[in-house]
Amino acid sequence: MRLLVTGGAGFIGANFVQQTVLEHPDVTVTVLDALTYAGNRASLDPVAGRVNFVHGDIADLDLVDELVSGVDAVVHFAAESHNDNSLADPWPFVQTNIVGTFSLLQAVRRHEVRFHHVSTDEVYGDLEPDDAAFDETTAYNPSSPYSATKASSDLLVRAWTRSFGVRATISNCSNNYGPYQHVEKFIPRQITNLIGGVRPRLYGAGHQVRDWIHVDDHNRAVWAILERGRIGQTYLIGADGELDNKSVVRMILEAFDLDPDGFDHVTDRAGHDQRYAIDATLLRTELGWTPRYRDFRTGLAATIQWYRDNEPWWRPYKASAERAYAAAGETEINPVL
Ligand code: NAD
Ligand code: TDX
Repeated sequence: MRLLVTGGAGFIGANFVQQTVLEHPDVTVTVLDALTYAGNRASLDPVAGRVNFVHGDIADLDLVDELVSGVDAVVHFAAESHNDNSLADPWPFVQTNIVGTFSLLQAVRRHEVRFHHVSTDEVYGDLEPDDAAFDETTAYNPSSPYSATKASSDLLVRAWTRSFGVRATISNCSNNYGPYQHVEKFIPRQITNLIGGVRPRLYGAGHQVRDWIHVDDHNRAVWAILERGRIGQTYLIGADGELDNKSVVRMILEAFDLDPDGFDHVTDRAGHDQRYAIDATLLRTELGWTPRYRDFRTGLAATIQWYRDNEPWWRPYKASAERAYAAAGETEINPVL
């Protein structure tokens, strides 16, 4: 199989490419990535010489058409992915997540190429503490510019499937953790703060809940859907990993042998989604997928070790990520607990 992977120099895409080279050696991989602030060529160093890398934009219709004409399937990870950035400047989210997905859909339609669209549980909005988890029938209700543009891209995929017969599947996954995640994101930000002797930063009171899944489990689910998923079907991906943010920060501090209360509360995110939770019954029963990482503390410890061992990978990005938070007005607060 010849596979085009968009966003393959980003967090989940790079882990996907590494997993594919290891576990599917018969697959020829081409990566298309614009190397935005979130892309890092070094994330593909372990597979150097075993994948083709094209530096380009998914919204470039001619380039995308040419690349898609030479493959059997596309796995589409490329996106602007950070909620906080979408609040500061939504435009790149509209351009890449909506226009970029449109460009890919036009090419897979023209060349009749199989398409898998990687999306997020955030398209469903958020849940109250006692609500049932999201499933494939949950209505779309996005909250942030990021999640609204991802929801828009999902709807484009559904329309191209129904109207033009594009052979597409969609997956909506919960929060990923693992190696190669940008230091702007919650878990790597706190780990790299602590490596530098800086206290973790918890938004508001830290009661928001996220449903954590290891990136390798997400990517094995993507492979299961690519190989055995039903065309036109949406699959939710999650590993029953619900935790509130405060508990995660305390676990990270404990893993560093530090006082679990040694963090600061900072300005809360505008419109902050309260809770995400995934019901992955369809993926488990229909495709036989199960997560390999069942213990969050173990996966977290391995992730912390990875950031300790790979400081040259993340260090160049740390100061600019922290500058962006400062520029957005992040300050220490006393939340109502
Ligand atoms: P990321 O921000 O780490 O990586 C995104 C990659 O896309 C980068 O390499 C970037 O250079 C590239 N890119 C951005 N704009 C581009 C463009 N116009 N053309 C080509 N390449 C471009 O993101 P991630 O966390 O790896 O997320 C990957 C996908 O998974 C996204 O679609 C995201 O919505 C989805 N997702 C992420 C999570 C999560 O927890 N991180 C959870 C569910 C779904
Ligand atoms: O410093 C922080 N302190 C903090 O308390 C940061 C950066 C975040 N947070 C909170 C906000 C969220 O409740 O932690 C939680 C996780 O934050 P992010 O890592 O920014 O992730 P989230 O907004 O939940 O979105 C992630 O999961 C779904 C990905 O970034 C998205 O791409 C994906 O779609």
